[in-house]
Amino acid sequence: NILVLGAAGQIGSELVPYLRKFYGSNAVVAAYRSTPLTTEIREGGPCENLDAMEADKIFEVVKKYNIDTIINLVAVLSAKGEANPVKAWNINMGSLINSLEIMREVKGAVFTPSSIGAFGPSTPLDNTPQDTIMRPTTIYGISKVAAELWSDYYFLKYGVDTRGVRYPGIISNVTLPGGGTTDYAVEIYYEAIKNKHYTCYLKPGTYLDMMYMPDAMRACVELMEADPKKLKHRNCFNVTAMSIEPEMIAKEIRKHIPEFTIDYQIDPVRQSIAETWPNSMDQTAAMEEWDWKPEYDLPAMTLDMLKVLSQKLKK
Ligand code: VAH
Repeated sequence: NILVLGAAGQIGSELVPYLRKFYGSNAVVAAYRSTPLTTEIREGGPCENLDAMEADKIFEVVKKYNIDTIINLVAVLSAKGEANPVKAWNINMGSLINSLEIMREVKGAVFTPSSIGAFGPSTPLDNTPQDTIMRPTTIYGISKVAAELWSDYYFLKYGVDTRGVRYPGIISNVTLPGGGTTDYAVEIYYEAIKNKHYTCYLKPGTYLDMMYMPDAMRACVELMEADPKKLKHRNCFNVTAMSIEPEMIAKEIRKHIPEFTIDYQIDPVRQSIAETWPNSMDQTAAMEEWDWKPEYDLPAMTLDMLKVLSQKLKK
């Protein structure tokens, strides 16, 4: 059975129902601390209120539900982490190390998302290689590189089946991201529906890798289901679906909302973070080792986002 830590977050809110469809409602336990779960998750299967920093509480839940896989989505994101680096490090690493240690005990598996945030300004930013220089300049990125190394270590030393992908910015329409640098790419769709206008905190021309949530969730399951003998990498597969910047999203939105306008009020903190991240990643390793292939491009994502949000925001 699967325990999802951080089930109330941007990814968890959609990944839990997705996993329950795939593995069965009672096979996926949603764990949350203070942010409430969505109704769909609360009513759709087992839930547990716990703090991912408390190893003994997690262990109790692992025993109670016979958990053999932890999907650890707990993280303080890039921009928020810069406001309190020590707290971000403690939370991001504490939840991971608890997950690794407990799955070592039960000889289980751990999926932890890494991120484009794991790269830094000395990394080649165009067609960023799978194996390259990793000197991130945010504590979020430092914690993600450390998470990749800890996860590799627990696989090599203890045989824990650790796997993970480097997610790009993820765009979704159920739960807003909190404190990320890529959040603009989510906000712009909400504002397009509500106000036909968006004031963007990143400069035009700031390219970042992005992915629609359906692709992000499928990447998690397809990697977890992949034949381990084919995996040369394990905890850090570059995966992406598009390399975009604010004007490209605005142009795509205008195909549906012609009067949509965008202007800019730059947030220097998030602009400086974004400029240290790749413009576009090379994802050959994921394609070769577990047949990864994205499905949503910018037009398809925009069509779906505006359709879902115009329903959701009507109420
Ligand atoms: C952030 N959305 O912006 C997260 C993610 C790749 C970006 O890590 O911090």
